[in-house]
Amino acid sequence: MKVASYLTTPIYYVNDVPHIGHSYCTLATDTLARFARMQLGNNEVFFLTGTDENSQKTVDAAAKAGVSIEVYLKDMAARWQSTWDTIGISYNDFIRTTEARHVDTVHELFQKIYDKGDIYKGTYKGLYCTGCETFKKSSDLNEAGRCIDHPNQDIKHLDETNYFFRLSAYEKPLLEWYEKNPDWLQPRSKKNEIISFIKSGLEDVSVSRETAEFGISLPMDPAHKVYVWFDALINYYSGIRTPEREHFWESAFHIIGKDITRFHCVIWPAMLMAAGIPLPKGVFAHGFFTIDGTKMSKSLGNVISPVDLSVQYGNDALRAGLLSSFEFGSDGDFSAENFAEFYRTKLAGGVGNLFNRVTVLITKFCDGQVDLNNAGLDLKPEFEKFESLLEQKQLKGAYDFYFATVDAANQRLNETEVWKLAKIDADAASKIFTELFDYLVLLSEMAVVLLPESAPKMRAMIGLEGKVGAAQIMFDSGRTDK
Ligand code: ME8
Repeated sequence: MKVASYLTTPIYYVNDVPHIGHSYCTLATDTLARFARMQLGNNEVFFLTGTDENSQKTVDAAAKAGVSIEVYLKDMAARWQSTWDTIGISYNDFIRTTEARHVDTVHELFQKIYDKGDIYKGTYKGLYCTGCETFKKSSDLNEAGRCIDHPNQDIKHLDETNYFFRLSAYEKPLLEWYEKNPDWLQPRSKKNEIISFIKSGLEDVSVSRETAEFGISLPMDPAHKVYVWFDALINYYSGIRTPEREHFWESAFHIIGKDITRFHCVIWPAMLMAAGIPLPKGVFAHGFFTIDGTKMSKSLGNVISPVDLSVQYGNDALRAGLLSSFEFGSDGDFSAENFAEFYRTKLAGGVGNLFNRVTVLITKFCDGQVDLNNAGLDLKPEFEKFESLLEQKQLKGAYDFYFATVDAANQRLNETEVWKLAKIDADAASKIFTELFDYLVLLSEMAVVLLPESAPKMRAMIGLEGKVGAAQIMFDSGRTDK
């Protein structure tokens, strides 16, 4: 069997520009994709991201901007894609849900499920929040009768003919699936939540909108549009429908935020079961973070742009700072102050300083040549530890381990006072230099995944066959103490 890895991020709504919450999810997926490439090779990894465009939010935002929907979408999709390019995301493809390849796949799946009898026509009478693009029950609303997440938007009262997906029929198959595949949804706490939700009883869900102004028309009834979530989830399948990509499907793994777990872990697997398509290999739902203890929101003015952080500190700082702030899978907090401190101590003062000191000392005392005949350090177990942390998707753990390794190397340097030793015992110093060099090699290897823009600079400083190369500027861009 061919080994492969297909990783996806959610496709983001285009009515907003990317903020560091979206970047967190995309950077986490990027890290796992880079790790998969390290283990399986570039050709066996496929990383998909993109934009969710067939939404009422699009119509409203284009009207507000005073441009046509097409112009608005083109501009916004380009902004999302260029943000990912700017911050160094290694996606293999960027999918837009207005593309023909996606529309065709949605039509195909919708028709398949309809033909099977699991989509039927009915009437939907109830509430709808455009902010969430979700049908609501009155028990989902706050005391003022508004959506908890979008209290500034009016709840719509719908009374329209809709097509329904027979989700209720999948209660048992879903529970059996979770029983047989206990690790399919991680972390475990999220899985327990989903299982209780399924056990509380599943109702059929509306999967079309009669009054939607924009979206994908139903193949059997073009006056109706496919409900945006039913359409959006299918992107993961649309993205690999070419002969050279098809084999990736069985290794599909979705990284999502916890806010969209029910869509991905109840509706999506049921849709796939109904369409007769094998389920993806798994889903990981990460937590949400606040900014200085407060929810990130435009009205509070605390939204942070990933591009601003990247311009000030560099891309590696952005990814390391975000991914090491709190456990992947838990909620957390991010503060600009802690980030600046992290940059100063762990990156500039830790990694950058270690590479500089060690290579400068080797240049000064050994004419730049490390003696590779010395025994050195066996750091293979350290590398295995790093691999095992990433296999378990412990992203913060992997960064913590990286910085602990930097500390261990710095400690070896300081304890041995090799710059003094070199003047009195060249042989003893030579052995220490080899050990320190081994640490740099290990750090540069782990950096391919964790600090990918610095990794080539580290390799350039390490040089070839023990002959160290020229100094490189690392973690110097955002320093306030320059
Ligand atoms: O939900 N902390 O798109 P979206 C961590 N289009 N992650 C955050 C975050 C925060 N404060 N804020 C946002 C949609 N996110 C749908 C998805 S997929 C078929 C369709 C991240 O633009 C988190 O990963 O609202 C969340 O799931 C995603 O942004 C939602 O992005």
